[in-house]
Amino acid sequence: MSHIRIIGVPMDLGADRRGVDMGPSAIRAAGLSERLDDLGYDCEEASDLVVPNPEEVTDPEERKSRTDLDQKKTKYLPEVEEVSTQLADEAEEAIQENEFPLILGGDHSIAIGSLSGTSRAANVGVIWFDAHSDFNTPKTTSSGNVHGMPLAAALGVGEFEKPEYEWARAAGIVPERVVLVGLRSVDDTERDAVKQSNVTTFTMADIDEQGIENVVDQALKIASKNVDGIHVSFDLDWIDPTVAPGVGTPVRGGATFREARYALEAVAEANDRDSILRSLEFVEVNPILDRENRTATIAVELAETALGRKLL
Ligand code: EXY
Ligand code: MN
Ligand code: MN
Ligand code: MN
Repeated sequence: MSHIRIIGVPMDLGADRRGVDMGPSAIRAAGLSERLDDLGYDCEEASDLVVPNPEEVTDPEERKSRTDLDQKKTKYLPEVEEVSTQLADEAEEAIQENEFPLILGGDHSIAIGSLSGTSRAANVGVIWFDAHSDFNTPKTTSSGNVHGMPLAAALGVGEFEKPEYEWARAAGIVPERVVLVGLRSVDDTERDAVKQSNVTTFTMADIDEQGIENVVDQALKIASKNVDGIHVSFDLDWIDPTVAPGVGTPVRGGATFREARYALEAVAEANDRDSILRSLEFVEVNPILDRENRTATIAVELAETALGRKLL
C-alpha cells in the first residue's frame, strides 16, 4: 500500500446538522497529507465528492418528497443515495487501481458508499468503531437521520432488504464478519435488529472488563476470517467527548485517546503482518462543535497510526 487516494466527502445531510460537511477540510487543515507524506506514502487528493443541495430541487412535488418530513420520515434519502453511489464508484476504482481509499467524512451515512464500493472490489469484513450501532431503518428511526442507519442499510436489515434500497446494500459483506466496537448508545428501536443480525458487538463495558487489547484482537480475528481484508469505519464519537468534542452526536463514557490509538496500532500491526487493511474512513468530525480543531487533529494522528507510523 504505497499510494493513498484521499477521498473527501463533505456530507452533512445524513446528520441534519450543519458543520460535519466541513470535516474533510478540518482534517486536511490538521495536516493529513503532510503526515502521510512523512510516512513515505504517495498521496493523491481526489477532488471532494459533490453533495447535492436539496434546496436546488425546484419541482414542487419532487421538493416536497425530499424535504417534507411528514411524508418521508427519513431525511434526504435521494441525496444520500447520490453521494453513496459516487463514493462507492470512487472507492471501488481506487482499490482496482491499487490505491488505498482513505475516506474523510462527513456524517456516517457515507459509509453506505464506502462499504458498497470496497466490497465490490474486495471480499471484506468490517470493524466499526462507534458509540452507536447505526442499525436504524426508515421505519425504526426517530430522528430520520440516515447517519443512524448505514450498517442496517449495508446489511439489508428490515425494509432495507426491499429492492428500492438495492443501491445501499453492500452485497459482499456478511454480518458474521462485522464487528462493532465501543457501543454505548443503542436505540430501543434498533436493539432487536442488532441482536438478531449475527454481527459481533463489544460495548464500552466489554472494553472496561476485557481491556482494549483483547477486544481489538478478537475484532480483528472475527472481521478478517476467510475474507481478503477489512474495512475500518472510525466514527470519532467513539472517543469520549471530553477528548474529541467536535462530533455531532456526543455520548459520555467513550474511549480514551490511548484506547483509540492502541486499537489502530493493532490494526496497523495486523496489516503489517497480513496486509489486511483494504480501506479506512474517519467520519463525524464537526469543526463547528470542536475546540481548536482537536477532533480533526486526533483523526489525523489515528490515520497515520493505522497506516503504520512506527514509534520505534
Ligand atoms: N441512534 C440515533 C439515530 O438513529 O438518530 C443516533 C445516531 C447517531 C449516528 C452517529 C453517526 O453515529
Ligand atoms: Mn492515482
Ligand atoms: Mn456512526
Ligand atoms: Mn456514532
